[in-house]
Amino acid sequence: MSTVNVMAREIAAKIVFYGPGLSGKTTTLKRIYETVKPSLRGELMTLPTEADRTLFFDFLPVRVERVGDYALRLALYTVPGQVFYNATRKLVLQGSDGVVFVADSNPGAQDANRESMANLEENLAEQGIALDSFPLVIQFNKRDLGNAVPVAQMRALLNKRNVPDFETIAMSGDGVLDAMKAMIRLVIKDLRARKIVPPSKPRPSAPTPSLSKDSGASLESQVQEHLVQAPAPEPAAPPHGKPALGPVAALAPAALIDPARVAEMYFAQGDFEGCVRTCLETLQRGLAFAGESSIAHQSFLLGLNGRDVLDAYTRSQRGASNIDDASFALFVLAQLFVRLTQAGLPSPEQ
Ligand SMILES: Nc1nc2c(ncn2[C@@H]2O[C@H](COP(=O)(O)OP(=O)(O)OP(=O)(O)O)[C@@H](O)[C@H]2O)c(=O)[nH]1
Ligand SMILES: [Mg+2]
Repeated sequence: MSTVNVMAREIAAKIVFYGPGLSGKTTTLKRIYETVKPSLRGELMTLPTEADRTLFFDFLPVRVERVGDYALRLALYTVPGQVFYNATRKLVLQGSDGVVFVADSNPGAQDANRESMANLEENLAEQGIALDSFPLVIQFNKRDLGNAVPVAQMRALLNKRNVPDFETIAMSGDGVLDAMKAMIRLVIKDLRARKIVPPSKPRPSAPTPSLSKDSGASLESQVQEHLVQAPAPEPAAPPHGKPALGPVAALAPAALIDPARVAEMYFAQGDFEGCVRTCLETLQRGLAFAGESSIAHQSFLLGLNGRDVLDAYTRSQRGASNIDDASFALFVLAQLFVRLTQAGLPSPEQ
């Protein structure tokens, strides 16, 4: 769910890479990570099993500078494609602003593609969202395969809505940024339609740092162009009168939504120390739902990655937290929220 921080003049949007197992979602995110200038990205966090399959999700924060007079922050997530991880997919999907569907061009993967698209539609519908009116782009991935299914055939199977689609090779990065740019344009259009994006004033003299390798058509200059050309929107108003949740707060159990929101607010304001401090306090409160014992034991009981929890603490103790530390602390907090939900904690009486 997008958040707008008027004080910090920032918009944050959540984009999810969806699709069947092994279609190339994590690979796509890695290519985006490599393409974005280091100063504009956070740490790429992946959480694979030993076989490199995504267990919870991968996460990459990216900053697109200068969208009108606002900064755009993107939180990019991948879901685990394997069929039995649907509970995690639903959680990751919560509060998303757009989906990039990564389809596999392998002939043997067409049933899985179709089922995954149906699964996306179903999971969004459960959240009261119709896929027909939701920002969606499709990557037909693995186009390098000698026996890749013809695009027309994949389009007939997966793109009845006629959304923007792209032939991609995530392995080499071909087409990946084009799909991403289309996604960002759709998300911004949608935020404008929902009157979430506040008015923007073009600043002709503002620098336009490059996100993509081809400096002529950088990601943010295209985004900026889109914003400048669009009609001036109404003043910002949260959708449906409710304050918007960020990507981590959207995963939080009710009791921890507020502190998670505060942590995200600190992050958006660039107060990374405040963000890390709040994340660790929230982590401690969340771990306590597993019963009174050591942090290590609580983490073990919840099935949390102990090394990540330890890293979050070690990083906070080093002091002078930076954007990577803050992103990591938010990531660990998101892991905790997913685990708490899976464990059914806190129970209603807590
Ligand atoms: N030939 C080819 N292989 C690819 C391409 N993209 C990804 N792969 C390979 O496909 C396999 C799965 O890629 P991942 O990115 O891990 O797939 P995923 O969609 O994240 O899979 P899950 O996390 O299990 O849902 C890996 O061996 C990749 O190297 C591509 O464009 N072409
Ligand atoms: Mg993956």
